[in-house]
Amino acid sequence: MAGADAGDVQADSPVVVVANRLPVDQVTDPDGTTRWQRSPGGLVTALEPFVAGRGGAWVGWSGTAGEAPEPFESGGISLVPVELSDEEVDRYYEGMSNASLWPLYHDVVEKPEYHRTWWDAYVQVNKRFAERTAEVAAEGAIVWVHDYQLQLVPAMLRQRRPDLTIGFFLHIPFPPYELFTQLPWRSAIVEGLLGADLVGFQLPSAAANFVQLARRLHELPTRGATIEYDGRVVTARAFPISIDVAAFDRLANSPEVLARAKEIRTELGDPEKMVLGVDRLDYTKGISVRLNAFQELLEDGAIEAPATVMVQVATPSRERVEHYVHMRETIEQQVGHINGVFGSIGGPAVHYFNQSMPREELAALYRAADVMLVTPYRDGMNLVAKEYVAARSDLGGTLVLSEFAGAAAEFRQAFLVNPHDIAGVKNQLLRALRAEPAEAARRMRAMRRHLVKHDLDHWASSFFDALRAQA
Ligand code: GDG
Repeated sequence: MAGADAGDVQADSPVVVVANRLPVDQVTDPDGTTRWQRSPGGLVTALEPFVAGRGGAWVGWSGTAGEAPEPFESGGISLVPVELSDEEVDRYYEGMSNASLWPLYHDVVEKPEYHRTWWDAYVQVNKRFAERTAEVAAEGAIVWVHDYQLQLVPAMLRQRRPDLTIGFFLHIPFPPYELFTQLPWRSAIVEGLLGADLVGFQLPSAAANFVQLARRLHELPTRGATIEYDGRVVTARAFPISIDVAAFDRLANSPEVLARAKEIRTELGDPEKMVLGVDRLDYTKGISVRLNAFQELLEDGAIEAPATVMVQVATPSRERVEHYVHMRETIEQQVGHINGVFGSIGGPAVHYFNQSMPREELAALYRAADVMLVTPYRDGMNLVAKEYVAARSDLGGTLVLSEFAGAAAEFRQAFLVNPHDIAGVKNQLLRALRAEPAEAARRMRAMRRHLVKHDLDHWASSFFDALRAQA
């Protein structure tokens, strides 16, 4: 099977990454020609050293529906595109992945919809990913499959290629038995994941949820982090993801970013305090929670605008999924209301941006902010919290962080909040705004000490080491 023909790409990759998206985006130049450009995301940076230059391959969707381009080379990695039709993008990606699994895995913050046609497309697309991977992986290769869109791939791949060592990492939370078992196709998903040798999660509690499911739903023998299945041992463990801390630290300390941070404060009208939120516009991120808390503090007179201002960057996301359209309207109304009541000419209380910003601008915002508000109802990790801490080598600024973000397990010195408890969020936001510089610095130093040791490279190497140990 290894060595099968796969277009231009050599069918002998010793390491294969499988993810919904390829790490490139198609861009069109002013003269109308198109080319592929490396995506700015962190995942590719983390995995590059393990994949690039060793004949490694990356299997994924190009981001555009219709015929897939031929495999091609980028930055030392063989990119192997998987085709998705328009209907599959609707059903597998926007439907099953983003309107069924995403809300179910995030504590049902929104009601998941279950449709058999979506599931059928999910099975079909997972099969295509597995087939493509089976074609390009060398004999005995290591394959690392990513995230909730591809949970059936491990078993489908093992069936085709029992010689492979297969790892899987889930970037989002994994729900407890009581929630997960809502899913009409629950057994198929668990069996899909059990095709892996190593199943990685952000938190130990998520790994424990999975082991419990295998035991209760499939009556499999389990012992600590391991499950016996089909004559093999499957390990489920936590590997908390991180960021390239050194790179972010460098970016945030570059003269351009530092100058821009100052300029942002001036453009905001030199407020005494600046509160910041940066998120994909997603209902799991609790953007309304922080707007509510900010609004009530203004109403209570505990803070005043424009002496205290809030900046919220809400990057457009999944704009074709219904829940997202509705949520965007709610948030924009809320911002309009706050500014209507508490703003002045040239001096809004909330500066809201529904646009994607360059990384440098984000770094400057992090550096300019006094308080970073990260208040998801549920979040696998939350890299924004980690980027903020990485950006603050000046030990300035405070972090208000939801207990329900994976990052809260590592950042115990943040001002932790329960996003469902509005009084608690207000309280912690006030404490964070009023923290003495020495206290803020003490908390930031402790978080940075942890972060520096647990960076993206640490995450990727620990996963690969654990996976190789299973080979
Ligand atoms: C999933 C899980 C887990 C945001 N706006 C802009 C922008 N961003 C960047 C941030 C950060 C990333 O996007 C968002 O990462 P998060 O971790 O916060 O959230 P998800 O996208 O939901 O990611 C999550 C993650 O996977 C990794 O495993 O932590 O829990 O849900 O890096 O900086 N970047 C730029 N412009 C923007 O406007 N350049």
